[in-house]
Amino acid sequence: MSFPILTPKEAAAMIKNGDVLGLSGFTAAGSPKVITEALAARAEKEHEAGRPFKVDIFTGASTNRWADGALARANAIGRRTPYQNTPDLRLRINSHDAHYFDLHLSELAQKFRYGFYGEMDWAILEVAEVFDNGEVVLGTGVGNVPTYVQHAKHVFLELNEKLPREMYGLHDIYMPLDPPNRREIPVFKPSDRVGSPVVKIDPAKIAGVVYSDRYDGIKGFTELDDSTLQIGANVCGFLISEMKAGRIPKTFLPLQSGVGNVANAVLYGLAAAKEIPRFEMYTEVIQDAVIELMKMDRCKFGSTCALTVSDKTESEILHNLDFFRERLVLRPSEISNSPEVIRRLGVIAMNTALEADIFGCINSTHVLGTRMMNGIGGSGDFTRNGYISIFSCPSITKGGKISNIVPMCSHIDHTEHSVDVIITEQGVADLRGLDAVQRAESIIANCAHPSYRPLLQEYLKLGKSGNIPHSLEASLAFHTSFKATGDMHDVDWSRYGF
Ligand code: 0RQ
Repeated sequence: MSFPILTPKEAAAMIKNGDVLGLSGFTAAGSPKVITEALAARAEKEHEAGRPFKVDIFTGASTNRWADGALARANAIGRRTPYQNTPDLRLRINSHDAHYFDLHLSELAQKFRYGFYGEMDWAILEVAEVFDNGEVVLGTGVGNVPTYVQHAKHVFLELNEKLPREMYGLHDIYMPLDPPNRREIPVFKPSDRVGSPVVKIDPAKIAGVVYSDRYDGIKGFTELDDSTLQIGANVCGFLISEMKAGRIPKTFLPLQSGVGNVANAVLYGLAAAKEIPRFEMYTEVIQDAVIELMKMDRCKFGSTCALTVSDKTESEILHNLDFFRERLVLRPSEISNSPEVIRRLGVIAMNTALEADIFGCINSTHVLGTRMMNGIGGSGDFTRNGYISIFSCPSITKGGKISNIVPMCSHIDHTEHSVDVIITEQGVADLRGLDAVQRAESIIANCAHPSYRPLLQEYLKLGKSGNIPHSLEASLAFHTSFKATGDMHDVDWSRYGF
């Protein structure tokens, strides 16, 4: 290999305080592992010596414990976008030690190219293979790599020895032109390949190659409980009834599924739903459940940005690439999450809410309206442009002390204009074609937990007029009651003149 071989420490030593870094990958899948870890150790030393040291981090989505985790613990992250999910970084964001701006994942690459966020010093990429002409085969996640390598002044490569060279052919790297020259993205079905299996990097930019030898470090999911299984069954029941009613074609439509336990349960529900034909996915993350569905031949093909699978499943995929290469394609986020392609293919969007309000708005990001959980991720890209947009969540959380169905969301990521259906373990509220009060009646009757239904029905009577009959005084009473007593059941409408 004609590029310098460096240790992680040597690479980290070349990065300066204030530099802007673009990392490969999307979720923990395909994110760098060893240079960022060494950079965090260096930041700690700099801080001990009384010197400032922070870097800005641009990624595809969340990363891993060796990037966001280690750098956040070292308080070494300045600006951060577009998504994250590690507990340490959450703390830094919520205390404003790290300056996080939450963004639709499809938008970051183009906004970076438009020059909205300044320049980039380093792109750090995990790769499976590097060629002397600067072409690389990426790992299990793509994210915004094509844009970052084009704009970064220098590039580090982490050549991960866990990733076999046979990954060649799994990726489809395509970057659209920018306005006014943009044309259609020529993806007409999930399996269409329209770009290159490699990312092309100017060899003069490659500052060094660092070896690593780690899987992505993703934990398996927690055991599915009865409530989560019931949500999965309700989503599948809804999809079957839509197909029977002729509103989803008999050949079915591509599915997108969000992250987390609920999303995983929905996917396992599809394994049991034999009325649903073999289907394809056009999505941003593929979790363990989809790999199981592929092995059962229920899922025919998956287009994704990342293989966000447990280490066990990652090893299985990497040892059976002949099987999976025919069934998977990994794309950059601006293609996996492209509003144009999502709308063209008729993708059915299935995402998870932290809370939904009775008029159909969704909070996906802010716990009790203030504390950032993970971020909007790709949920908006898919929800706003999906053929049908579904949100699911349990009806209650924290042993029933929190109702996930509230009078008014304490923060809104998705408005009623984008949300077609809300599903909990209680049932399905189909909001299509309903006015605000009809939506509220349906959500309370079908989705709210029985112990909260009377309180929500009373709230609906409290708001006296208007298209959306909120009571501005009482709209956040569920949340203020939880803050005061630790239980949303303790809300007292008499305080608001009811
Ligand atoms: O807390 O961790 O203390 O137990 O929130 O809740 O039920 O385990 O849900 O893992 O499915 O994640 C919305 C966060 C759901 C995720 C969210 C507490 C609850 C628990 C997690 P604990 P669950 P999930 C694709 C698309 C936005 C991004 C997105 C997400 C913890 O799905 O980040 O969709 N979505 N991207 O107890 C207070 C409430 C709560 C609450 C739940 N109302 N109030 N706490 N919790 N509801 C992928 C990408 O974009 C990359």
